Amino acid sequence: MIWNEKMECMDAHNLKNIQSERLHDTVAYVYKNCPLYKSKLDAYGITPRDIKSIDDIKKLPFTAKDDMRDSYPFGLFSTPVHNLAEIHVSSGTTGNPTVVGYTKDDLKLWGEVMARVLCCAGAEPHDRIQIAYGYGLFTGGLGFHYGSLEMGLTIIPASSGQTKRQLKLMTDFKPRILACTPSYALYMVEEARELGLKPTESSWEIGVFGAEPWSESMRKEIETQWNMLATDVYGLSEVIGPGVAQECKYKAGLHLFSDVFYPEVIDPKTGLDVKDGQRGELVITTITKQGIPLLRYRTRDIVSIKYERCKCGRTSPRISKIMGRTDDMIIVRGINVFPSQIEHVLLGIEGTQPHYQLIVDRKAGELDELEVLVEVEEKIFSDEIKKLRGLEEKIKKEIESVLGVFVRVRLVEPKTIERSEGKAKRVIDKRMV
Ligand code: DLL
Repeated sequence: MIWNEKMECMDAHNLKNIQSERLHDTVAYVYKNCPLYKSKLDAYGITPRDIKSIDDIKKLPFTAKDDMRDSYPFGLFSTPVHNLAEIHVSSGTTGNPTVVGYTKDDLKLWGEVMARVLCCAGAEPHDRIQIAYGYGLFTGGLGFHYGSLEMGLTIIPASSGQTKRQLKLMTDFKPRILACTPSYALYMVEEARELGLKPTESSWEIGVFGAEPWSESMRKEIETQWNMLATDVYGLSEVIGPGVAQECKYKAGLHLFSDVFYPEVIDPKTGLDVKDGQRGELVITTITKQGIPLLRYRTRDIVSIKYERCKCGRTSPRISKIMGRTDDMIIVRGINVFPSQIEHVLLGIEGTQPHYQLIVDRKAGELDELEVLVEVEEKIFSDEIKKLRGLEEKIKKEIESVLGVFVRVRLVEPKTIERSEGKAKRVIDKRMV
């Protein structure tokens, strides 16, 4: 089922017309209503009349996270605060919080794109959904809530945490859909086992997982452990929250709803487009929002994009899974390292658990040290030292051959690494403290 077939399957020509009209209207709207955008556009010598087609987007300045922080709390809003129906705050992955707000129409839009997400994942009206993303200032819980209401699902608004209760809700109410972070989905496997439940027999058939990077290997792990289809959902508070892009059952990229969020993929250094299919930074312009529309917002998320029609019938452009962030990437001895690369290696090695942490440190006058903490299964940990060393050596070699950087590997007992009910903390960079 496709929630909004007209928009999601539109041919390129008509889509371009709609995007062009909407971009023009958005630029005119922020020019009139947001003094900060007006001065930014004036500085570029641009007026709304210069925006005749979506291709004119290249004339517009970028918006960065710092623009939001510098104008904290409401400087980038195009609506007086009394017109907002809801305000959310994102702690972000680095730095100060960012504030976003929704008018009533924005909330309707959020419900619409989230209904598209849920349908795209395979939900059907009247399905039961367990929403185990945090409710509150984080956009995960309420975003899923509005989409589920719009689609006519039966909602179990569990919010995150209280894992035993989550599992009881699942056992007793038998929801078909689970929405939470992928790391929480894996964490729940352990708890389920301890409670004597068989994860493969759970009622969850479809998972809608996102809010943090996760690898293909982690997907496989979740799918096998829970015996469910694990789909990827992408979004960010600044743009709307969850609801920007979602995988269909073919898992061949995330469908990005480009009639409302216009995507570009650029080289983060030059700001110029990369070729289709090549990786770069995702930039999004919201072309139908009212509260805080953003022009060419630099997400810092690294993706590639393709434009062919999908087997599911949708024509929307598809982005790859998020390959990392330009700012979460750690640079160790000059080499770019994404936690997801290490996760991929670990999940391919027998006996390791998908729980890991990277610790980067630099002692005075010395080179960066990257230490990888990896949990191993109980039975391996009680094996003789020689075997443990062998496993350590194997992990070390594989990581070094993928990253091309020296690492130290430390195997730790099950449950040593802190678990997360929301976004997992994978990197501790002691060089910054
Ligand atoms: O995480 C919105 C969300 C909630 C998305 C629930 C999906 C599900 P923020 O807290 O503002 O919003 O964080 C946004 O999280 O820029 C990405 O770096 C990261 N992120 C979000 N979804 C994914 C994903 C929500 N599927 C930031 N894969 C984004 C990888 C993701 N990273």
